[in-house]
Amino acid sequence: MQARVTRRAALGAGAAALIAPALAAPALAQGRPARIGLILPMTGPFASTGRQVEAAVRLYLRQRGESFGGRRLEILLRDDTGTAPEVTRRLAQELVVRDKVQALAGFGLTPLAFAAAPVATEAKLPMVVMAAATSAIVQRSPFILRTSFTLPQVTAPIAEWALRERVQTAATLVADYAPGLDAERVFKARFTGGGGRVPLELRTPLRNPDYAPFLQRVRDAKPEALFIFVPSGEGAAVMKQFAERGLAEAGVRLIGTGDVVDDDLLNDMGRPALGAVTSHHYSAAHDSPENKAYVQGFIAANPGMRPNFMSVGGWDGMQLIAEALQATGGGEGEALLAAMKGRSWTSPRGPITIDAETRDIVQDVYIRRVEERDGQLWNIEFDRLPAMRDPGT
Ligand code: VNL
Repeated sequence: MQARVTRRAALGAGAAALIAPALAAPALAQGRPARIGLILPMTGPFASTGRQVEAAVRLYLRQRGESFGGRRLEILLRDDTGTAPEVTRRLAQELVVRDKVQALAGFGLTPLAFAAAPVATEAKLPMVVMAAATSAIVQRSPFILRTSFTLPQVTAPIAEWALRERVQTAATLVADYAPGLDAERVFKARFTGGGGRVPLELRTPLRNPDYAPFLQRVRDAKPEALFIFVPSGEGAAVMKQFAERGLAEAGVRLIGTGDVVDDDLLNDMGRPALGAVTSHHYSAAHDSPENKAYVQGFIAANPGMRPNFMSVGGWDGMQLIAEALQATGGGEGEALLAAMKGRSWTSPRGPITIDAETRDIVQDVYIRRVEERDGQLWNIEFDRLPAMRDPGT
């Protein structure tokens, strides 16, 4: 051991880095940076998700410091363009094999999280899903933990709310891929289970959707409400057609998960968004000291941007990694994973826990209404379902 250390010192930093893997005994992990492979859609149709998560990750490191458990956190950001699972998988493999990361993180959309899951399993590295939200994701690898949300978790409460409001008929409109199918299934089960009727179920393409013909069909069917799930970034386009087809005038109430009234776009949606009622785990208007500090810090660091629910997934993902590094004194692999399970803290969104068994997030879900305050649009929370788990259906 003594000889090795001496040899390493004599070789100088560059050569030492080359032979570092051979010396990677756990005791030596301490001094080395902990590398996080952050895979996000930084370009393409879902670039806003990448931008939001990255902004929160950088804000976390700036505000909380860069070293945890004796190791400096190093972020290796990779753009997977958001639409090509094979690209996400290749990037994950490169980050593991070539860059020797200690954890994978990010994952803007479900198909991309699915694609990377086997890489985490094989490498035995924690994979922190910060954005994607299909229920089944955590089952794809025992190394996956989630700091975002699940579609069933935020869909069930709005179905129950509609029933309490005595809404009797609701059409559904969802993006035609895994999280949309989760939302459609759970909304229908809850709403019809409570005596409601779903006369029309529409699925819109994930790529280049034209919402006009779909919303025209809703207008013709005239349900009392329209339940919507579209991924973050799509809300403004849906809202525009909701207004242009005259659905509000026809008496159709807009309800949904919070994805459609995403804080990233909400202010630009204007009047048509007013009054939309959604359930979600985060609103930039959430009234807590933690959130006030978060929103203020985020806007100061990113002028012109308002943090949305994707950003808090990134913020809390960093908190999870930082706390686990701290708790293990810079641990790696399965030790790091074990330290991530069962953690609780107060997020800008409210109290959260990463369940030790399911590795999924347990969090408060809020019912909110779009209202104007001081000339801006906000999702104002008016009801809360504490400590919700993923309900499955
Ligand atoms: C997903 C779910 C993506 C909810 C989203 O926005 C979203 C997903 C990009 O799991 O693919 O708002």
